[in-house]
Amino acid sequence: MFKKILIANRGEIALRIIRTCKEMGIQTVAVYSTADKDSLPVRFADEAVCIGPPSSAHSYLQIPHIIAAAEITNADAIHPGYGFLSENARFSKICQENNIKFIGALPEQIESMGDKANAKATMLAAGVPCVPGSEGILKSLEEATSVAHEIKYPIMLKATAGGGGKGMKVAWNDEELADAWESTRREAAAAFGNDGMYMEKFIEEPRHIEIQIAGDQFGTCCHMSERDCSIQRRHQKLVEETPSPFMTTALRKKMGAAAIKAAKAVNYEGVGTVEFLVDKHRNFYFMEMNTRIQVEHTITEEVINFDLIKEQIKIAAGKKISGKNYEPQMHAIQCRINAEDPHNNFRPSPGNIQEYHEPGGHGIRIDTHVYAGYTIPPNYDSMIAKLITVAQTREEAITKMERALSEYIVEGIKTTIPFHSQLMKNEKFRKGDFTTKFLEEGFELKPI
Ligand code: MV4
Repeated sequence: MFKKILIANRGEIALRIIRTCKEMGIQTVAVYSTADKDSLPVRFADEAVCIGPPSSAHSYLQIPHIIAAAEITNADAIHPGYGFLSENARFSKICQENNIKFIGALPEQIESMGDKANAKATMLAAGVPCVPGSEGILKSLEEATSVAHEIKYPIMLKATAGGGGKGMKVAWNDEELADAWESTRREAAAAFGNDGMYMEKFIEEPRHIEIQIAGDQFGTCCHMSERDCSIQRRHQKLVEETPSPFMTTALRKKMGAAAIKAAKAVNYEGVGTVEFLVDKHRNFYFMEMNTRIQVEHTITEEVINFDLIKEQIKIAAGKKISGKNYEPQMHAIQCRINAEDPHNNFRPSPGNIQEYHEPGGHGIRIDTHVYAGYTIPPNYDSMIAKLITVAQTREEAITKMERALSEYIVEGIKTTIPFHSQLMKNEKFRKGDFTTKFLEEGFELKPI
């Protein structure tokens, strides 16, 4: 087992990783920017190293600073958390070259899953269902038009280097395709330095359902229930839950098997997520594979009663897994509490938390790094806490969430708490009747 892990991240996930390391008897090193010098990860880690000024580009994304911190403290592994360097192939490679175990995917795996057209070709070859579309990169508008006629409009053009909703456009006819061809290519070239485009049939009103998987260094894989992440706004997830209200036992079996095929196709080692689009007929299609621990891993932990960070560390250290799949035993929901004003277009609202009171009681979990008196710096992601409820049924988990939100006091800044309170009361949400379009088309936030 590792003796000392450096956590190349900040906020709640840094704290989450430190907690598991303590329970495993592993020493921890926090790295921090000057904006985070008073943070809880710095206080609770065994050692802490400053790696730069507030801006992420000069601190949490500075590979040489992080490697130097690991060398100075003699850390034998680095946990990257999510975001920042967690899916950076170069960082994974540099860790390898410096004999530091990167707790995440191998450089080749990150690279091959990062190129979407390539990822899709790999999955198709492995027998994972994919959306009908072009075979790889389109060479010209003529070829694009011909593929569109074959699969029939509406279609979606996607940048192979895209992700997170950037570099994609829907077209309903030849004329729109011609416009989209030029504009998305230009956008992709500017945003990613890669203008490779591929095409898919546009799936209308899909659900976003992802499967948690784990694979060990010996080729054994398992699936660990799904997460429904359809409640998103501008590609930012706001609420996640497991099981999905749209799931059936038969569909879980099929999607779980497809996710394992996906993992085996890339010899996946570690914990990961296979994202699918699911249409109204319960057809499902591979979308992306994430080679990191995700923000929403918490709800999976609650329904299978399992520490995913501990598993991630053990697999990285060479542990064998049994290969047995996990079924959800409970229902869990997570609301992301962001320092944003939901009544003002979710505008970021950093600043000082003057008063802070957390809800508590049975079936409630809060993953956060904030406390009364803490000042949220303006430099990073606006998520300040994850509020998770766990209960026997979906209805009880929602009721518990309403109760928990009503007790959650955060003064001095605006948060997404009022948004979640209203969503939990929404009839369609309560019925589980929602798709990725729900927040844009089916939900209106009432004024305060
Ligand atoms: C799609 C799609 C419809 N049809 N692909 C958005 C993020 C990127 N990873 C893929 N995305 C989509 N791909 C086809 N062929 C609709 C989306 C999409 C979406 C997917 C999941 C969650 C929210 C979404 C919001 C808008 C569009």
